[in-house]
Amino acid sequence: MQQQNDYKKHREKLFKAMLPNSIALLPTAPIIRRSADQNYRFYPDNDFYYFTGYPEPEAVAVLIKSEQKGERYILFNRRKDPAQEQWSGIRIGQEAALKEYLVDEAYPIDELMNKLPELTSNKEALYFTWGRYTSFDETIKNCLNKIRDKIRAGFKIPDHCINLESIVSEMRLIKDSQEIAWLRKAAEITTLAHKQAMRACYPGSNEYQVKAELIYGFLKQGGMGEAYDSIVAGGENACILHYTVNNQPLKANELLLIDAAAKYNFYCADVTRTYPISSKFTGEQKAIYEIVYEAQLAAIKAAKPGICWLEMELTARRVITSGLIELGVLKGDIEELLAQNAYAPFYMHRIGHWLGMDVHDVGRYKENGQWRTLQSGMVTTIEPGIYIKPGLPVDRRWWGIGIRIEDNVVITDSGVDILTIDMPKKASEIEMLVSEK
Ligand SMILES: [Mn+2]
Repeated sequence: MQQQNDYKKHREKLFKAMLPNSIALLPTAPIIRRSADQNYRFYPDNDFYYFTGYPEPEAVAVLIKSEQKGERYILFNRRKDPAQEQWSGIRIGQEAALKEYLVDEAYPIDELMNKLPELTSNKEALYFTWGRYTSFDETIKNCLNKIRDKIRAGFKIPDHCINLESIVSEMRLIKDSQEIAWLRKAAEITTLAHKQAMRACYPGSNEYQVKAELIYGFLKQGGMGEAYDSIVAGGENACILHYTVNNQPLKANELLLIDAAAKYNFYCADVTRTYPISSKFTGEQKAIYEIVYEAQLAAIKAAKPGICWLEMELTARRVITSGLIELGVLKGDIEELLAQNAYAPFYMHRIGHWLGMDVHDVGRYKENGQWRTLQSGMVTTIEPGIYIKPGLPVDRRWWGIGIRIEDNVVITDSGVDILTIDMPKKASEIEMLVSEK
């Protein structure tokens, strides 16, 4: 029940944001066919889950704010069905929804089209996220048309249709203490799994074996599995940013980039470390590693409330550019090179992204055309990298080195709280971890 109170708090926030005499509709995600008679594993819609904590498919949450009846949370969900439950597990049903999920009214999902027009009519505003699920767009259209049919009886459709997504995204962007606890747990599970996976890494083992250890670690500790497709990239595969084939042998003296993390109670970690497969960095690898390491520390140091998102980015670009000049990979004046984006062939992605229920979490990055400032309660990754693809016009000794270091941080009142603080990161700590077998 404790957990259900957390979702209730989210609903209260939404009620507060809603106009008087309005209705918000949140469907969960549809079940998607994979092939023949098999479906993809069901994941609830994250916006729906954020307000309900309700795990079953075929559900729609209706939030109504009215002057006469106050605030109501109505859930349409599956009926109990003993024959189906025999095959595919217990269904919550309406009675348990009322008791265990703090629902004010619960109705079977097959009654949605009977009840929805009445609930929606004569409201000032309808909140809904258009275009996410075609079938629910259709439901809304049918509902509005049913109300139009009764226009002569005094019913009317809402005057305002408001995009719910942008309101919910901004709410989800600022995490409360319970959400941060779940994110921390996801980070802790990830840390242990990375450490364990590196025990399975040696010259001659395969990327998929390391991936297997990661997934094992995520599940063994109570996580929901991978937060996203794991990237386990040996050698030059690390230069492909979203390399997920993960089927190549690991070679002595090459690097292994692992970008993999657990999901815990619907919250994601997102962590990258780069390890020397033979447990010692070569001179070239170490030189590049140190630049990425310094860039990452500098970006973390820059992160605090009130700074502009872009400041972390510019800080990292400067450290990377000056490091590459020192190694002779880039040649010229630092200010000119920065102005020309000379780092871009080596560092082509952004410094980070919001993190939460989605690994690339919701929430705007710019406001009124300007990069927004960081605020307490935001959670972001900080993940600079350097990737030197073979064939780039630099000394061949750098070819095939791909390094990224990624941590997860909560912006606090005074700076940051690093959720992945227990992940080894210094070159010497990384070498130590790989050598411990
Ligand atoms: Mn990331």
